[in-house]
Amino acid sequence: MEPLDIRQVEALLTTAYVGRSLAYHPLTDSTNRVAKELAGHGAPDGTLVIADAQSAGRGRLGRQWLSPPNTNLLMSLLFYPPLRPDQAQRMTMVCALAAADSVAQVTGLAPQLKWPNDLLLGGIKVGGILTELGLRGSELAYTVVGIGLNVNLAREQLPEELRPLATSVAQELGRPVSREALLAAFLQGVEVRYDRLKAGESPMQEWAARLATLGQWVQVNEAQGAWQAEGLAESVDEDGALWLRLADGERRRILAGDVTLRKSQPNATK
Ligand code: BT5
Repeated sequence: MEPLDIRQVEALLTTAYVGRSLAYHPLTDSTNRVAKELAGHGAPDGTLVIADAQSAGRGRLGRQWLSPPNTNLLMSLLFYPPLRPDQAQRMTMVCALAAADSVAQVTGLAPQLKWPNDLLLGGIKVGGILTELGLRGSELAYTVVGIGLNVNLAREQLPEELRPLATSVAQELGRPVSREALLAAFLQGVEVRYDRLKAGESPMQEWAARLATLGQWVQVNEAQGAWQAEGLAESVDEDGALWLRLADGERRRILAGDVTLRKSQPNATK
């Protein structure tokens, strides 16, 4: 696999500012860490950090993100959105929608989203998002949205235990895909939605409509591992929280956690 062709990306790019400030690394520890460091140096809104390999790619809750070199998209976008900290998940929504659309646009495949931060193809994880916040006092100073998208990965390149849980765009399509074209389409989609957000529009309705999770009977493990339950994934709200209807009828709001779709849906939602 060839390294990312940054010149080609720049030639394809149609954005005004998203991705125009671009830091490419053949190898770094984590693009999210680099983007946070750049935030401290006043890097512009929409700065893109992109790597062909990461030595310490991060998932949520201390988990790892794995990717063979020169194969996938590993990137972080730095934003200074006009949002409160509790609204910062809207940037996750913006990027998740743009990522799903870029895959659809370039390949014709139809990715779905899974609460809170997964991209799925054929029901299997093809990408994940890790959003991190920087605070100034009680205000949101910046948001870093890290995206790992499996583009040309063959499942055999992952450790055995991950193979049943992961797929890639190429795997689903049956042929390799231009990472440069996907990236340019993604950045364009981000800019359109970020501009709308800055104009006061929330991406929540569009995000909710794309969530495979809603209307499903799911098992939820809350982020701190303190709570686990099954219920109907009823809705999401403007902050990206999931509202779960438990078997006894109680509603719970879950801000962060992991969701597993249950095959059987007990008839006990009322
Ligand atoms: C995520 O976490 O899905 C967020 C992943 C974000 C990665 C990007 S890469 C660029 C940027 N820089 C970073 O350092 N991170 C971001 P989570 O929901 O916690 O899922 C992590 C879990 O997904 C792992 O524990 C594995 O089970 C699984 N996993 C790891 N690598 C994978 C891959 N390539 N494809 C599918 N699943 C994977």
